[in-house]
Parts: sequence; structure tokens; C-alpha cells
Amino acid sequence: MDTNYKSGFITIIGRPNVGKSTFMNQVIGQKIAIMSDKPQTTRNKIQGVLTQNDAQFIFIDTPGIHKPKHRLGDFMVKIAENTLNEVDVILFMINAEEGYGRGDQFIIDRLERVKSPVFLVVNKIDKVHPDKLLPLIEMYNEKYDFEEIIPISALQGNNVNHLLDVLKSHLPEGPQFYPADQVTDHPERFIISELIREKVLHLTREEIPHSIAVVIENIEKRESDQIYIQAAIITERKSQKGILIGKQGSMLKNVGKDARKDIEALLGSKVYLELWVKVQKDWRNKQSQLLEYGFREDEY
Ligand SMILES: Nc1nc2c(ncn2[C@@H]2O[C@H](COP(=O)(O)OP(=O)(O)OP(=O)(O)O)[C@@H](O)[C@H]2O)c(=O)[nH]1
Ligand SMILES: [Mg+2]
Repeated sequence: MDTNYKSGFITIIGRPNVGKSTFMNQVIGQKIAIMSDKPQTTRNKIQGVLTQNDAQFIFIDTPGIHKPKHRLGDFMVKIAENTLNEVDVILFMINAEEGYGRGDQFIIDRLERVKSPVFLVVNKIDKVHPDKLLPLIEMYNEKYDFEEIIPISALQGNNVNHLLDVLKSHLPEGPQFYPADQVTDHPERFIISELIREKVLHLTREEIPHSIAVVIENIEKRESDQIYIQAAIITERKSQKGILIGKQGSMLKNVGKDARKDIEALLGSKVYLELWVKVQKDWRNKQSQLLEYGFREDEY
């Protein structure tokens, strides 16, 4: 191995919906973290590994930092904040369309205590007039001593390579932690459940997207190499169950159809997906349910 090989852990933190997962998928070149226009899409920390000839970047996508309203929210914020002390570099991502708010101040207060260099990543520049960027950058500049401020569009890829170059120069010398073909620390089972949850996020509104969890109950290879997957969508109330099933099962059918496409792309084989809906009252506030659905700090 090259003696000057560089590697390190880079957390991506920020308020919900600023584009953290979109950025991670963009740099990895593969969808490993689900994305949606609903806030609080990501619920766990998810590593995305980018391996180059001379460096390995291990990005950590985190849940958006928000004011928690239940135990699941507490878990999400805690897991995001904890990454601040576990990494070599911190990316604080904001949405260029939004001004400086209380949520940003809350994050900056936490950044005051960290030792690693912090970069401000101003995302969604494709959505704003360049004239608007400068005042925004000046505003943030006054609030914290950022290592550097880098505007990007995670969706379109603008300036993302420049950001990678800058990051590389801040990575310490170190080993290649993961094999070159490994892109994430999570098992396929996790990504499959997330892809199903993403389709529910896309197809439902209001409280439904936030109130569901997806549990994979069975995965098996059947004859002719088809993969058979059974999964339960957990929801909090009977009324939500009705909406998730839809008229003559139409909603569940659409979720299944969209999820199957993504899962087939992930696994590279034909998939048969069977979904059903279960009610688990107030699960987001129950520690035992949270643990059962994989929200545990030591999980990955
Ligand atoms: N126009 C534009 N939209 C973007 C960009 N990056 C992300 N988005 C959109 O912003 C929305 C939120 O993206 P996510 O990647 O899910 O955001 P997140 O920060 O991971 O959100 P949480 O997981 O909820 O904290 C999605 O609809 C994305 O398509 C960008 O650079 N430009
Ligand atoms: Mg996310």
C-alpha cells in the first residue's frame, strides 16, 4: 500500500431536509441512504464509503437535528450529535434557500465543543440566485470559525469534486478501513427496509410518513434465483393502517411496486415482495419497540 494513503471519518450533520443523504449518495454514486422532501427522513447513522487510489473517505450520514417530540426523535438527535466526537472532519450542511435560524444556532452551540475541523457546506445552490449566497455566507462566517465554506448542489453534483479534494487534504494518513468494493456498513436487509420506507414517504402525507417503521420478516432465495421478501409496515393507529392499505389495497400495491424496482436494482435479481401493515400503538415512544426495530446505539 501507498505509504501516504489517507483515510478518515467525515460526519454530515445539519437540520432535517437540507440534503445530507442526497450528498452522500451523490459522492458514493449509489443509493444507500433514502431521500425525501419530508423532514426527518434519515433515522440512523449510515456510513458511505468512497475508495480512491490514494484515499478512503468514510462519510457518516446522520438524522437531521431537530426538536424531538418522542423517544425516536431523542434517539435520532443523540446519534447525530454523538458523531461529532467520533470523526476526523465535520461537514455542517445548510440549505442555501433558508436563512440562519434557531436550529442552526443549536447546532453551532454544539460545534463550539468539538476538536475536529468543521466545514460549512451550503447546499442547493441550484435553487438560489448567486447574489443571495454572499450575504448568507457572511452571516454564518460571523457565527463560527469554519475551516472553509463550500457551496454545492448535492442533487446536480456542482462543486462536489472540489469539496472532495478539500476534504482529502484534511484527512489524516491512515489505512484503507474497508475493502474497495464495500460502500456501506449496513447490511442489505437494512437498506431493503429503508427503500420500502422511502416509498411510503413518497406516497403518503401528513403524519403517516413519520409514524411508520418497516421490519423485514423474511428473505429467502427461491427457485429461478428469485428473492422472496416479506416485510411488515408498522404504524401507530388503525386509521393509518387503512390509509396505508388504500382502496382495495391500492396504496400497498403502489408502495410494493416502487420498492421492488429499487430492491431489484440493489440486489441485481428478481424480487417478489410481500407487504402487510401492522398497528403497534405509540411505538415511537416505547423503548422495547424501538430496540426491536433496530434503533439501538450500538447496532452498527
Ligand atoms: N434542488 C435541490 N434539491 C436538493 C438538493 N439536495 C437535496 N435536495 C432535495 O432536498 C430534499 C431533502 O433531501 P435529503 O437528502 O433527504 O435531506 P436530508 O438532509 O438527508 O434530510 P433528513 O434525513 O430528513 O435530515 C429532497 O427532496 C432532495 O431531492 C440540491 O442540491 N438541490
Ligand atoms: Mg437524510
